[in-house]
Amino acid sequence: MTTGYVWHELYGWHDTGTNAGLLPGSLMMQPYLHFESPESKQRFNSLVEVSGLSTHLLRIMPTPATDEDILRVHTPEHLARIKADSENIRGGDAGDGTSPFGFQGFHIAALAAGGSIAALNAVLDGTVENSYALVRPPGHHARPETGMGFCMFSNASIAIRQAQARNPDLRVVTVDWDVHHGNGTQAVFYDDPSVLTISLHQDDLFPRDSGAITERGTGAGDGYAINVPLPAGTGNGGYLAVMTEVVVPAIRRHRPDVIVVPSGFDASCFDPLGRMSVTASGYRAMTRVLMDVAAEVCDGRIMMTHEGGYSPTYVPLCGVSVLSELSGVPVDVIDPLYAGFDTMPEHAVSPAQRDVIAAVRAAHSLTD
Ligand code: 9RB
Ligand code: ZN
Repeated sequence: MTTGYVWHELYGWHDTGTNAGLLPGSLMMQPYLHFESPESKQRFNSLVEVSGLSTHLLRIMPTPATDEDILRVHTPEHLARIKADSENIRGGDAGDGTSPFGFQGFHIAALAAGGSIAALNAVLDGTVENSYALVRPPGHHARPETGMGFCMFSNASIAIRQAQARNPDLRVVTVDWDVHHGNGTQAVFYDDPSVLTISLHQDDLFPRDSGAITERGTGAGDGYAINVPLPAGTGNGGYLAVMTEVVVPAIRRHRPDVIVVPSGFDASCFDPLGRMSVTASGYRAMTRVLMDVAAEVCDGRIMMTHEGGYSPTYVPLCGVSVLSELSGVPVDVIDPLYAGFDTMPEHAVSPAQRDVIAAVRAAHSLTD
């Protein structure tokens, strides 16, 4: 079993500027880093190296997504505006005022989409069994006509559409476990029954009023968007229950050729932007569940593409845990230091979490 791994030094150079989280630096707030800074992701890559894991992975070098690739998902106006603002020495913003990028930032965003493409193609052509694209900027909030939520282009969607350009029969399930709603990926495929989008997220976190159970696709795509809005505080038990009681039966029913995971680690217990409690071993266990169902329905084919996750010290542990599980390479950088967090009471499945799972199963007639 080989695992592909995408990282490019330029992903660490995507410049979100001097901010104070989401605020501009001002006389009221000392300038610091934007939440979406290189820290968590660059340190994830560093741990992949220093843990020795990288020697067991197949390193895949990305090339930039072409205009043709980007235009399969985005409007010409969005692409043209990002390109134009990218030539501004002061950079620009992807659309909502919270998604800054630096001078020549278009090229890094195209390289991020290209990283997702390369990771997906390596799985589909059999070069690797599964893969992880550790990219910046992230993609799952970007809609066809605009970027938002720190995202410039919809990396996962661009990868899926270019694969479908070569194989129109390709069926895909996306399983977005970032703590925020995968609204952009959902929007791209909302009327398309070939791609089932599933998002697990904290209820009504970001974007606001997005990701309710009642958002389920439209037209021919009705039923092909599944949303699981979980209450704040959900831990490993709740997430694993969603995986086995919603995600696995939905994947069995859709019978995809590949599973694509927009993978954020901002549902972790240490994340500053989420209020969930997933631990590194929780992410490992969720990966295992996906690998088992992938082995059953699609020869193990899984591609993960990185999204959010803002704890500089815990994202690397979550990421290495997922890569360790994907590759079958044991990595012992985590236990016993953090083992105590796996036995906290919030990992029990609460009645409120049970109610959400039951409501999603009923809305989508998931019976097995
Ligand atoms: C606020 C706004 C945001 C934007 C993005 C995130 C996280 C994204 C992520 C969180 C909060 C806007 C506070 C727009 O990690 N995705 O995976 N907040 N954005 N307006 N206002 C007032
Ligand atoms: Zn997120």
